[in-house]
Amino acid sequence: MHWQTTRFRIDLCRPQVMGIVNVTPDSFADGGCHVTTAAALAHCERLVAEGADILDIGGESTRPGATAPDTAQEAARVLPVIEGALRLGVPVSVDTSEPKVMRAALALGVDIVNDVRALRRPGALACVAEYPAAGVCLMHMRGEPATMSAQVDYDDVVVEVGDFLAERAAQVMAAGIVADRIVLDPGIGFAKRPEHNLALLRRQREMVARLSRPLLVGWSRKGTLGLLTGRAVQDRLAASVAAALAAVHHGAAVVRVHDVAATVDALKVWQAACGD
Ligand code: HH2
Repeated sequence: MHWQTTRFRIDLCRPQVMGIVNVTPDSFADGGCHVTTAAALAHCERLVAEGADILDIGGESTRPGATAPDTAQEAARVLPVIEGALRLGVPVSVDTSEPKVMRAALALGVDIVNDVRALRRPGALACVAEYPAAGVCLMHMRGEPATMSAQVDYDDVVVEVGDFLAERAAQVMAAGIVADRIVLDPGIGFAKRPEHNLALLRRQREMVARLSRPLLVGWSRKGTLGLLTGRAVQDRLAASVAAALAAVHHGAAVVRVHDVAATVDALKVWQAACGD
């Protein structure tokens, strides 16, 4: 299995670590830590030195209740960082739902578009389809971050999220995006209660078996881990590493994390103990 992206054909035989770079004042875990271009680029360099396989650069906080920045503001946050990150020798992903930001990032040569709205904003799908090599991550969410906490009724969350991802992948492929460019994500914490997030982890194998594309999963520092451990967001390192390992153990191909060094070490041990 591999993931085709603009400059890199990512081999998914080994679990991949996607390092999070939030160029935002308000992200739930690291808002304000790297808001300037220089600080964000220094963070990119640090994550690469720590062993990140992919950098994911975002300018919009999608935490529950967040309101989206305007497009010009989002573009101004991420584009200079992407430009610099493209020189660091690893695949660079832009975490955005906004077609204008996607287009500008793709024009710079970004490798992956990671969209928590699964390319459902008008113009987003067409924009990615214009770049025949770029990778894409399609995530499950209901509604918008501002409203999603009220849209959490599921009969069977694993089946329903799987249905959504299968359908969305089919729609995206019908628009001309070939399968090996696509990775799917159940959207931990997006329009889900803690029990839904845990069902998606415990029964993740069902989803992996059902979907024909690899899974990317983001548990890092999220609320369900706070609930399980009683820890504040800045104290969820051990919980996040445990969740990343569990996700990989249940078949995830890529884990999206804030704490790259610890996750990379843990995965090395997991690989030696449990990997192929
Ligand atoms: N989670 C967040 C943002 N983007 N993308 C994917 N594919 N999967 C995720 O689980 C995911 C995501 C939220 O985390 P973070 O970026 O740390 O926070 P914020 O949205 O507040 O910036």
